[in-house]
Amino acid sequence: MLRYLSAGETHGPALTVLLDGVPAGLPLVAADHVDPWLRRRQAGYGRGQRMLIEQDHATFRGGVRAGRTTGGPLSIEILNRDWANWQDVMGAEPGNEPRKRALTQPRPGHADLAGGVKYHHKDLRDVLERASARETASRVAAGAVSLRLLEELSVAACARVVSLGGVDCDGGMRWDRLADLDGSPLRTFDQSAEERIIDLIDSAKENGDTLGGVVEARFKGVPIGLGSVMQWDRKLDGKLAQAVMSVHSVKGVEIGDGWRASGLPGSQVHDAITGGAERYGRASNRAGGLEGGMTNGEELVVRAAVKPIATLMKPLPTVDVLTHEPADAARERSDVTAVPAASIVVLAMAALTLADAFVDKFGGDTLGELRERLAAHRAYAAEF
Ligand code: EPS
Repeated sequence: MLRYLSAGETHGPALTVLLDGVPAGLPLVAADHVDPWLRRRQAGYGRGQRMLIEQDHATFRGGVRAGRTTGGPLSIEILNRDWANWQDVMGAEPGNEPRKRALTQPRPGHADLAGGVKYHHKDLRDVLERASARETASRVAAGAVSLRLLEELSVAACARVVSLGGVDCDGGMRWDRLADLDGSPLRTFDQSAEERIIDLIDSAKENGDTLGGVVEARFKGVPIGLGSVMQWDRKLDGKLAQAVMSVHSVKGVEIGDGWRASGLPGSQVHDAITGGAERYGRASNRAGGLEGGMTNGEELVVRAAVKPIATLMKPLPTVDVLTHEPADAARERSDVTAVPAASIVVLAMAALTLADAFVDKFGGDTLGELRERLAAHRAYAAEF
C-alpha cells in the first residue's frame, strides 16, 4: 500500500513529504524525476508573486540510496524560500511575534472560519498556513515518484487544462504533443483559446477577482483489472474521486463522460466491446477506463472542477472573529488563478492512487517482482 502524508506550513521553513510503500529497486533521482514536476506545478499564467520567490527542489532524506529506492519509507524535503521573510511570525520557538500578521476576517470559500472554530484559533493564520495550496507541492513530489513507478510499468500520463474561466480549451487529447503542454502558459493543447483566456485572467486581476476551471489527468497503458468490484472501499473510481476531491479548490470529480452521460440513453453511453487483433477492444471510451470499480484497459480519464481561489483582492463581506463586526474578508497575497497548477496536482493524486492499485494487485516489495507479475497478467488478459 502506498501511503502519503505531509507536514509543513506555507510560510514555515519547509514541506516534509512521507511516502511509504514504494517498491525497492526503482531508479529515482530528485533532479531528473521530481523537480521537473515541481517546476510544472509552479508554472502557469495567473500565478502571484510567491512563485517568483520559490524555486521548488526535492531532497530525499530517506528511502533512496545511490539513485534507487530501498523499499523503506521515502522522506522528501522541499524548502520554502519565503521562510526568510516569515521567521519572526512563523518560528516554532516561544518569543516570536505571531500576532504581527494575525488574520481575523475569514475569507468566504476558504478553510478560515470552520478551521478557527474547530481548532479554537482566533488567529486564523494557524488554519490558513496549512490550508494553503502550498501543500500541493508535497503532493506533486509524492505524485512524481508514483509517475516514475508508472513509467517503469509502461504507463504514460498527461495533465492538462480543458477549460478556464468558463472558456473551453479542450482541443482534444494529443499524446503526440505532450511536450507542447510544458510550453503553454495555460497547459492546454488549444492555442486558439489561449489569448482569450489570458485576457480574462488579466481582467480578473484588474477587478480583484479570481478564476476556476476544469483540469484533466489521463493515463495510457493501464492494464485491465486494477481496483476491485467486491467492496465499496476497494473500488478504484471511488479511491480516485477521494484523492482528487481532496485537492485544494476541487469541487467536482468526473470519470470519463461523467455528468454528460447522466443525460443520455444507455445506448449512447456504454462502450461497445469489439473483437479483432487485440481480442477485446472498445468502440469508444466514454467510461473513462473504469467499469465496476476496475480498470477496463482503456485510457483512464479523470477530470476535476476547480473553483476560483477564495482570496479576493476585492473581498466579499465577512465578520471579524474578534470584534464580531461586519468586515471585508482578509486579503493575502495570492494567485488570480492556479488552474494550470491544479492539473499537475490532480495528476499527482491520480498517479498516487493508480500506483497504489498496481502495488495492491501485484505486490510492492520490489520493482522486479511487480514487473514480472504485471507481464504475466498482461499475457493472461491478452489470451482471455
Ligand atoms: C495560497 C496563497 C499564495 C500562493 C500559494 C497558495 O501564497 P502566498 O500567500 O505566500 O502568496 O502562492 O501557493 C503556493 C505557495 C504554492 O506553492 O503553490 C493559498 O492561500 O492557498
